[in-house]
Order: sequence, then C-alpha cells, then structure tokens
Amino acid sequence: MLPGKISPSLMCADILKIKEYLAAFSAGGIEYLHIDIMDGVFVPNFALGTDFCAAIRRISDIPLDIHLMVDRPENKIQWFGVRPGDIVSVHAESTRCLGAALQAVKGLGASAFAAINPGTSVEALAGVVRLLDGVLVMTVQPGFAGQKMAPGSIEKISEVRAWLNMNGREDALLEVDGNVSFENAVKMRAAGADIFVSGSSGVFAKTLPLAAAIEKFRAAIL
Ligand code: S6P
Ligand code: MG
Repeated sequence: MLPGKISPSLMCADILKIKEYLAAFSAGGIEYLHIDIMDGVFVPNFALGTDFCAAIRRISDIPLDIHLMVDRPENKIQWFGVRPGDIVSVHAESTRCLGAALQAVKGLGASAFAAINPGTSVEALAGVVRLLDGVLVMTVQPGFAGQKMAPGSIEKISEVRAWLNMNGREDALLEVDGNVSFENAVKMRAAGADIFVSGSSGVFAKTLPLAAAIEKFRAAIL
C-alpha cells in the first residue's frame, strides 16, 4: 500500500491567508488541493466555483481535487480548466449519465472518481466499475464542513475497498471526505483509504500551526 495522500479542503481555509497556506502546503509536500463546488441544487449550500479554481492555478502547481456537488455534472466538467494529474469526483446521485461524466473527466486527462453519499451503496457503481480511477466515499452528508462522521463510515470504507478488489480493481483509489480528524484518519487508513480530505477537523483545526498540523496528519495516515 502506498503512503496516504493529503487533500486539504480549501473551503475551510481563511481566504485572506490563502497564499500563506499554499506556501505551507508546498513545503509540506501536500499532494492535492480539494475544491468543493456546490450549486445550491444538489446540496443545500453554495461554495467555490470556476473563478476560484482559476485563481488557485495562478498561484499553485499542486494538482486540484475537484469535488463536484452539482446537478448534471456531465454538462459542467469542461468549465473548470481541468488538467492531467487532477482528480475530478462526480456524485453517483447527481446524474443519470455517470458513465458519460466519468468519460468526460478522462477525456481531459484527469483521474475520474465517483463520489457516493453515506446512504448510497457502492453497488450503485456496478455499471461503471471499469471506468473508475477511484471512489470518493463521503463520510458526512455533502454540503457543509464541521459535521460529525456518519455512523457506519469505517465499515463502509472497508466494504468499498473489498468491492473494488472483488471486481479486479485493486488499482482504483479510495478517497474519504468528511470529519477526517486526526483520530478518524487512523481508522480510515486501516480500513483502506488512500486519499484524505483534511478540513476543519484536520489540518485546519486551529489547535496547531498549519505546518505542525500537516506533519501530525501525515503521521496518522502512514
Ligand atoms: C462537504 C465537503 C467537504 C468539507 C470537509 C470539511 O460537503 O465535501 O469536503 O469541506 O468535510 O472538513 P471537516 O473536517 O469540517 O468535515
Ligand atoms: Mg468535498
């Protein structure tokens, strides 16, 4: 198993300190920048967008991990300046064209992940198992930071990992998003997670300076 990778959730960052944060992320070897895109339809909130992605690109080379929480994502993937090396996650619940949406991501040279809500079974991905570069397992209901991990999340992570392996997809990655605290990250890692979205309960928890928080988080996901 390769070392776990960290994807800080920029929705949790103080926008006025973003340059300082990005410098700490580069110094800390952060692998991805998680960008939550919310349209007020698929989820009951608005967050981030196309201009935000473009602005981050101008000041950072770290690949983007774009989490689309939007209705009909298949029509919107082209809007975000996606590049090879990025991850784009599309929710299974947000589209009747999941396969087409994943193909659109792959067509841009990025990694195509399907996201599933806590209440969605991994079996919802049966028709696209061969297209997946990874699965994003939501461990809270999408829409807001600062929630508690949904019950059964650790078991769900093990189940998704086992399902991928059973389908011959040992190579597909498993990302976790929602209340990935230092303590929960240890359990999520043991259950088979590879990429960890780290937000208000992780690297942005204000109990430690950012560089120290990154180091502590990395130690949790070895
Ligand atoms: C939630 C969103 C997440 C949050 C993240 C915040 O809809 O997809 O990426 O930003 O969960 O982290 P935390 O530690 O507050 O849950
Ligand atoms: Mg997210």
